[in-house]
Amino acid sequence: MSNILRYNEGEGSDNKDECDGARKTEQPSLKYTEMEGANEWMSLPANEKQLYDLFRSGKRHPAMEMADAAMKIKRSPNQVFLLLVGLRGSGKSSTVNYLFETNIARTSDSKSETRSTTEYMLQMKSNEWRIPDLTLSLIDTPGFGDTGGFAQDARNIMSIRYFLNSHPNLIQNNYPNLVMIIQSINDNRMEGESSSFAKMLKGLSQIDTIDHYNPNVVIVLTHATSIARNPKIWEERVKKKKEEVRAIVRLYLGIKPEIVVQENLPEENDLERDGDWYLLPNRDKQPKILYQACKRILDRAGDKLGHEAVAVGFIHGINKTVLKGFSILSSEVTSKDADKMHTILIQSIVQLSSSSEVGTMLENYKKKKNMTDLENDILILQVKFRDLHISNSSDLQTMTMNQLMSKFHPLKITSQMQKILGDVFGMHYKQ
Ligand SMILES: Nc1nc2c(ncn2[C@@H]2O[C@H](COP(=O)(O)OP(=O)(O)O)[C@@H](O)[C@H]2O)c(=O)[nH]1
Ligand SMILES: [Mg+2]
Repeated sequence: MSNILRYNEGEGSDNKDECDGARKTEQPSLKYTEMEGANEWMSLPANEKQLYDLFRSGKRHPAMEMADAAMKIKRSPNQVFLLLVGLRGSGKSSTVNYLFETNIARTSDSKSETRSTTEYMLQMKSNEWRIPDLTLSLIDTPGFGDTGGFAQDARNIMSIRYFLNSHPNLIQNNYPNLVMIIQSINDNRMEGESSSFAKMLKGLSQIDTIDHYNPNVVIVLTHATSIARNPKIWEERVKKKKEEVRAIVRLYLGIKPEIVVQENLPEENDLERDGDWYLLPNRDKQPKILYQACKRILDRAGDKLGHEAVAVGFIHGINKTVLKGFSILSSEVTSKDADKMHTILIQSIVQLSSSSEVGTMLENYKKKKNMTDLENDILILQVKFRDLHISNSSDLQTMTMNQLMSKFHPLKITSQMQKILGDVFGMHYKQ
């Protein structure tokens, strides 16, 4: 049997959910093969006009339906984009190579290497939907935390914006179907709001890659076995890391991401096998859990095309041609654009001022309450107040919660944050 889905045949796959690794079980609508004129193959239309012309000529095909759905949520109609970002050496290449069984260049960007935002295209076809040329583009980006410092980081980040602006199959304001943020779970560059991780998110938030209406972000915490092996301790540490990451992502990107842990070197780290899967210390199966996280994001967004490309890309052993595609060199970024981003990155490293009155009040509240689960919310408030230049409590006393909410947008003020704001500053909603 060729085309066996990667994981539904593995030994010990005793449960139906196993097939979830692929798309067979739940298709969005009527199977194409059940429709009139089935078996005709059609390429995805590239824009509104092509789609319209096809409709007018009386054609009906799933390729049209998918392109239409994609454009409605500001995704490319004829190509699926997965943007990879992460700190230097975080495991970007390893992660996608492992997930899709491909081989996009695996290098740790050293000083001599050319920095660029480069597309690697997986050329596939969708048998299910009779689409001959399904393309999944993995966009590899220069690692953040460049040896060239913030000035280089700024250029690198801007090269992503240039890429998205000038790619031939991306229409103005299209979002990547998925933004995959790779971070080593034991990397202390993640801690605190002035960490490299936070700065990377800050940069990312400025280049319009994050879709707030249909969130497109998955965080992959790599080196999963490095924090512990004992299942109980491992789970506790993973839970804590996830909470930290969730808070910092909420702060800078204003969305709730999917978060998955992964060990990219499962053999070397003696992970137990279960059929085609490797078992993490809590017995979660990888990379199935990463695939499923991507699928949840795409399904929530109604991104059928993204779903199909990721599902086909995930199938074990099928032929996937990888071609190097479009590329933008960081050196192509103009000094003006690089400087603008540089300023943003520099500003985000200003420490939370302990001399700020509101900062101190929040700090005291945290100490008094002595509740660790307040920490992330207080941190978020401190950072937001700093960024909004709110330092005196009198600034807040003349403000309603509703006004503060609009200042915080797109970050939501959670009920716990409301409680804190009420307790510390006496802020309330006005109907
Ligand atoms: N132990 C372990 N090593 C990893 C993992 N992910 C990546 N690496 C190693 O970290 C180094 C950098 O990985 P790479 O994928 O090239 O990172 P990139 O620069 O972000 O693309 C390589 O030597 C990888 O083998 C992981 O999950 N666990
Ligand atoms: Mg790499």
